[in-house]
Order: sequence, then C-alpha cells, then structure tokens
Amino acid sequence: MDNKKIFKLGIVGNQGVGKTTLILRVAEKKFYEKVSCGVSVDFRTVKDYKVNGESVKLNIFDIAGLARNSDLAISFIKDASALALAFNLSALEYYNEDFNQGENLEQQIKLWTEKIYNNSALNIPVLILGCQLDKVQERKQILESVNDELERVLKDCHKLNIVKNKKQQLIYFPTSSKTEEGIDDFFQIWAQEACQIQKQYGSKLSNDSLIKKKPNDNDQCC
Ligand SMILES: Nc1nc2c(ncn2[C@@H]2O[C@H](COP(=O)(O)OP(=O)(O)OP(=O)(O)O)[C@@H](O)[C@H]2O)c(=O)[nH]1
Ligand SMILES: [Mg+2]
Repeated sequence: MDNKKIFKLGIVGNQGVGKTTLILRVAEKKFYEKVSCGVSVDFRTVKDYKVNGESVKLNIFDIAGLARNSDLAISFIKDASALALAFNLSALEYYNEDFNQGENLEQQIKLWTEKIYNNSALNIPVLILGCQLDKVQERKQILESVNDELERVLKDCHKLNIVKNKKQQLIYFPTSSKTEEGIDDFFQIWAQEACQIQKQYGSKLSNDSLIKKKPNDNDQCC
C-alpha cells in the first residue's frame, strides 16, 4: 500500500500564463511548447515529489483562466490546502496601468484574490507565482518593478495569507518551466505550506467548523 503523505494544492491565474506547463514540468519532467487551453479544472498528480527528503504525493487542482467565472470550477479552491496565483512575468504590456487590451497585472491579481477570499474555506496560504521568467529581458529591473507593483496592489489585502519568497526577498516566486529556474524552490514552499495547514486542521478543510467567518456577503478581500 502507498503510505505517502498527500498534499492538496490548487493553482489559479489568467488564461495562458503558464499554470499547466508548470505542473507538467514537475509531473512529467518535460517542457511543453504547446499545451491546450484549459476550460475548467484538471486534476493532476505528482506521485513522487521530495519535500525535506521525504517522498510525498501532490494532488493539484489546475483551474483554467477561462473558468474564473464558473462557480463550479472555482469551488475547487476550497479543497486545496495551499494555493498559487500565477501571472505571466513576460507580458510586459500588462504592467502598464493604462493597458486597455486586456487585464493588467493589478486587475488580474485583484480579481483572483477576491475569488480566493470568497471561496477558500480557511485563511489558506497563497503564493504569488511569476511564470515564463526565461522570456524576461533586463531581468533585475523587471523583477524589482513587478515586486513594487505587487507590494502596492496587495498592500491593503490583509485578509489573505500571502506567503513571501524569503529566499529572494520578493513577494512572489519567479519561475521558468522552460529552464526549470525557481521551480523547485516554489514547489518546496507550496508543499510545506500545505503540510503545515494539514497538520493543523487535518485534510478536511471544508469542514463547517473551519469555514472562514465572513461578516457579510459583500465583504471584500482588499
Ligand atoms: N518560454 C516559456 N513558455 C512557457 C512557459 N510556461 C508556459 N509557457 C508557454 O505558454 C503557453 C501557455 O501555457 P499554459 O500552461 O497552457 O497556460 P495556462 O495558464 O495553463 O492557461 P489556461 O489553461 O488557459 O488557463 C504554452 O504555449 C507554453 O508553452 C515558460 O516558463 N517559458
Ligand atoms: Mg492550463
């Protein structure tokens, strides 16, 4: 029988930012140049991941960007013990506040943090994940300016438990599924955070007694 610890993780973020590619990089140890666009929720497993030297199983809900307004898809958020909110580090145009051809970084983060706040059963850990780092030019400058922008956007968001990247002293985790840079650091923290929550509350996070108290239905995250 397989006695491995199982950690339940969830990942959200806009369409095409690189969520599925990142999970497949770890699950299949391959980089996919083309991945079909997700429509709802995919359930993915990493069978043998080492966390602090111990082999564990990761069960991951990969929620498609297109499913942000699907109550059913979003309801999977509550089953995760730690969440990742992904964005594309290489889409420079959306750092611009006036970007009007889609959602800029601020809009993406605000819309997703709201979804997380309204749907997660606990004040669960949330890691902000920057994808596609290999495509970023002038790296130092971009990483710092993205950090400033995220600090600003999340400044008033005290209701979510945002886990900082202590190693790089950033509020987010920059990664590349192509070169694998940053991926192991990110997964280690993601799994460790899930492990702590599961130790504290058991794996049934949607148990009524644990559901986060909300003063009223219009309560907002930030
Ligand atoms: N160069 C490079 N390309 C990447 C990286 N991550 C993802 N991509 C590419 O970006 C495209 C979109 O990635 P997906 O993983 O499908 O994006 P997603 O976030 O799962 O999108 P949805 O399922 O639609 O929400 C794919 O063609 C990937 O090959 C990366 O780290 N580097
Ligand atoms: Mg996907």
